[in-house]
Amino acid sequence: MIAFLTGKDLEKYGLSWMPTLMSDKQMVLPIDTVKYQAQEVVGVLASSRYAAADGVAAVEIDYEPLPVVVNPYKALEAGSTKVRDDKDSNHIWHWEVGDRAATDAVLKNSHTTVREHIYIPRIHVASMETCGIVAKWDAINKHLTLYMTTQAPHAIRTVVALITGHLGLSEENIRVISPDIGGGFGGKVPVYPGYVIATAASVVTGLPVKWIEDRSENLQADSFARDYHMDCELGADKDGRITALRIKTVADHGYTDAAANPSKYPAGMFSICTGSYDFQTAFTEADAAYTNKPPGGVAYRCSFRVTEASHAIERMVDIMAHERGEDPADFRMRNFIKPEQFPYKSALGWEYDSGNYHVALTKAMDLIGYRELRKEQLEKRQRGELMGIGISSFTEIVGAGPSKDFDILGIKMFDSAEIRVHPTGKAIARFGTKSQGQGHETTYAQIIAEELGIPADHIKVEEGDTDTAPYGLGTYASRSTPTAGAAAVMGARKIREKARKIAAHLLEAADDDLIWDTNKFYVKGSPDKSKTIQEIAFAAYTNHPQGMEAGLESTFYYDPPNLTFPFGSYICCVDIDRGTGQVSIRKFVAIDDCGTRINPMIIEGQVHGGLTMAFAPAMMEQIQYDSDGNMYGGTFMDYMVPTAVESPKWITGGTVTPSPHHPIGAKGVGESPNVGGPPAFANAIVDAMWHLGVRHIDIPITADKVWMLLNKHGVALAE
Ligand code: MCN
Ligand code: CUM
Repeated sequence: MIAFLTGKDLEKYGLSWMPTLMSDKQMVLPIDTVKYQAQEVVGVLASSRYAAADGVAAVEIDYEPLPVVVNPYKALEAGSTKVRDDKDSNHIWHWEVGDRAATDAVLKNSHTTVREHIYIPRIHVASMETCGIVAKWDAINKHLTLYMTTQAPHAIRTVVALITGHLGLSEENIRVISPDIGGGFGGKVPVYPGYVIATAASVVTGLPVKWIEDRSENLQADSFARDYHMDCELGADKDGRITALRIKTVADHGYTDAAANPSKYPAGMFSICTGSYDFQTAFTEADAAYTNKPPGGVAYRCSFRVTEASHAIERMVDIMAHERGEDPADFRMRNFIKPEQFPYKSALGWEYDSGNYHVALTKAMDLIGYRELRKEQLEKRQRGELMGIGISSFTEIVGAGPSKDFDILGIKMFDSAEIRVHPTGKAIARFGTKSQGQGHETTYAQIIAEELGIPADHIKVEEGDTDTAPYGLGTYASRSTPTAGAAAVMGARKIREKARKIAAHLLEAADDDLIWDTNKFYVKGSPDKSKTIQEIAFAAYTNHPQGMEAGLESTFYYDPPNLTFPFGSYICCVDIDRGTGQVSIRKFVAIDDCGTRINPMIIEGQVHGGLTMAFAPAMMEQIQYDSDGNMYGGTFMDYMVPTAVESPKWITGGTVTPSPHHPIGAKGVGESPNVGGPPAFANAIVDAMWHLGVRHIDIPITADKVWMLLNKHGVALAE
């Protein structure tokens, strides 16, 4: 054992609390009260994992039970137990967008209205590897190196510099390295106490210090996603045209707002909740509450609360279609934003760049054989069998910036690429984003290869080292392709323009007389007079024009003019066993549109993984607490992550509607499948049971929930 570190020790350095990304604050180590079960209480430093475990076992803490508040509605009531002594109440913020009065009026006068309370419980990403860090303080050079599992290395470096400045640490002496981190999925965006404790311990002891979570610590104490309680109301006229939407949300944030949203958007991009439909009128508001639970964030492949928004609208549209006795596909087709309406200004303020929703849904319906399945469903129903079909036609919103509206802790959201072409025509490219398994090494190289004609396997892609990579905001919210991917294009084009000048010099021609073709410039009218990019690269270091800077490289910071709006149509077909309540996914078809596709195989991989991460919270995953704030479970015995055995087979396809503002028309895709996926499952299961009187089931839709409903409606088979 080397040392014990307490909140009191950290207080001396002003580090017992730290800022969260939403400008709230979070305990690093407590001094006399803890806020939730499983909160970190003391740091034990030892020279081996075993000694550290013994040290932990030797720690004795006298806990005195205090009143807690676990339910966010209760937390918001006057006189409720206060979670935070430093705050006046448990109400964190109120946020609203849209026209409240007009929405109320339109809903009141609508021919049909449907209402539903929809809850999306807490879930946890459970990436392959947990979070960890090796902090190494070099006292002689006053230099700090942090090898850590972060999706946003540069932002971390700046934050460390800002909060430790008073201790003499300076940004040029801080190096953050994020190597292969074993998956991120949003869970590795926040800063956790373990990182800070390890760093402080290294500074105090002068030794390199490693912290790595075990699985239970990861499940119980890291940032959680969702926990949105939504009251939704949707109206339609007598012809089945949507009139207005209202959603009122209570957001459970645990004891601190540690969400990783852009500052201006406390509920993230939730106002995309009008989805793929042409609304004239809408209003949404949210109130966030403190409760005695771990920090609630947005971390689960979410695009900043878009999963919640998409679940709400896709469930509501389905309920409306059923209420009207109409086929949900027909109802959607009538109400989709039409292709000629793009760029489309939504009632809640977004400008959708491009879309073609009818085509995507038609393609999905053809692929699954929708009309035949409906026929089969009717026949089965007559035999007393339960079969359901669910559609989700979602719209995503990804690619933050634009920096005029988007920042994290004041740092503007743009992204970067730095490309260097070496004399022999090979290249290295570095980015401000950080792949966690999305394959940036492959796709960024492909983008540059396409623009410069250098073979992709001659291009080395690097990310995640703040000493070498250009400044960027990291990888989350499917922003890499819309931002850093665009920077790669623009940077490569800058290089091509310089290459043109060098080629003109070599070919003794005017710049304007040169034509670019795949990987070379040739002289207009004489295609045999040409210089390849490799010849040009060599000349950039050996024979460049007098007066021109040597070298062939560029740095580009790309600030997107708008977000990108990928979309898709998913259809799920289920059978339900009346004996057990077991739902089997018979078929699942996913049509995704992410604009221009850079690498279809990587997109397919993203979609397969994402659909599995949609299936998980729809059918299995959930973090629950009892009324005293005790977490049920906290291990993989209780938190049900699907394996290959449970996961359905995915049938995927796509359409291509390029983004008009991205330099190659690409939109993000990394989160589309799990943003759009969950309501497809829920809609299918409710569809199977609507005729029994079932209107809505909150996810996860487990067999016991289904069986209870079957039993309630008198159709469960009992042996
Ligand atoms: N791509 C493409 N053509 C497009 C769009 C994307 O070929 N039109 C490729 C990209 O070049 C990239 C990949 O698809 O290689 C994903 O790109 P993008 O949609 O831009 O998303 P990001 O790279 O920003 O990844 C973030 C996204 C998020 S936010 C989560 S959460 C998530 C996800 O990616 N976490 C993942 N997918 C993950 N996949 C793995 N293996 N591990 C994670 O932690
Ligand atoms: Cu919100 S999970 Mo991803 O944006 O890292």
